[in-house]
Amino acid sequence: MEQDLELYYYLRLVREFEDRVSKLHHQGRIPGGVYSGLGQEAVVVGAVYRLKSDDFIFPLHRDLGAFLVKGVDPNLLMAQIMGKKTGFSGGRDSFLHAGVLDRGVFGSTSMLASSLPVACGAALKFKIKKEPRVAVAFFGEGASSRGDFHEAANFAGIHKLPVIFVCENNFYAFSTPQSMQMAIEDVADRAAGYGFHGHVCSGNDLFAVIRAMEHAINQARRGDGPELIECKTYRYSGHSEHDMASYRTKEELIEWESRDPIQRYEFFLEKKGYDAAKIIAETGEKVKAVVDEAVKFAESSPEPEGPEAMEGLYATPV
Ligand SMILES: Cc1ncc(C[n+]2csc(CCOP(=O)(O)OP(=O)(O)O)c2C)c(N)n1
Repeated sequence: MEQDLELYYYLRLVREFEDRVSKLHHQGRIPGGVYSGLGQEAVVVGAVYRLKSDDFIFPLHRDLGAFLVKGVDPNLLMAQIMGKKTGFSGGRDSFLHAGVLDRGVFGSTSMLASSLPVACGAALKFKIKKEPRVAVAFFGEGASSRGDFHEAANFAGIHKLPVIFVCENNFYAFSTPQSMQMAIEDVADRAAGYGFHGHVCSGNDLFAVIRAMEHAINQARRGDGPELIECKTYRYSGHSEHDMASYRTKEELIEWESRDPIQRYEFFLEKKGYDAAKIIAETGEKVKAVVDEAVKFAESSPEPEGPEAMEGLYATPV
């Protein structure tokens, strides 16, 4: 009961947060790029939900929701997105490279897939220290055509690392359709070349993602090595807020909207005998209040002072 409702809360929170960030960006209240993950909520919720607090995640540009499910404070996340002094980087950066180490969230760099070898580094440390922890690295199907992905997968396979590669296959890398950048249908097939299993699931089916993650997490904690989980999904918005996504058809978008992960979950709640209408309304109010509060906190937070940009560039000499 509690878990059913908690999962629904996270799905709605991620959507509300993403949706608000897009609106704020349109109003000129957010500096920097915004890469909406609207439509992909079941992937981030499902991939993070079963992790423990000392497991690490390595999110990418479209994985704002992973921060929320990993327990990052929504107020601080919004402050980071708005470039405020109270954000994780003290206003030095946008969302894109944010990390929150005390929540086990690693920041990324701009080069696609560059965080995958870093995730392997973390997993190697877990293995050497015999810690039953896992590292979960997110990436798109586009990123899976870069060398970093292949080097990371090779290293993870050889050393049987406790790392889980979560591919969010939304069929487009910016405007490039999958068929123009890889000659196979499933990114999951790439895992076989490195000696571990690749699993394909619907990224719009929360329970399918959770089941795949449970299997992969248990395997990694047992010391039985990595897994690649490919979640087929779709982003409703363009690559970023300035992209009108004219490279895809309206019909295709409608087809995917009809497979919406949240509506699908609401159907599950109804089928299970919950008072779905009541839960939908109450959860809607709850997540709106959380996001309203986050916006209020971020907007009332101070801007960083100019000279602060020079702080934290070098390690303090011991
Ligand atoms: C090495 C590299 N090439 C190109 C880019 C520019 N770029 C940023 S996101 C993106 C699309 C990525 O597509 P995918 O990996 O499928 O993830 P998605 O955005 O669909 O979630 C591109 C081309 C980049 N950041 N790094």
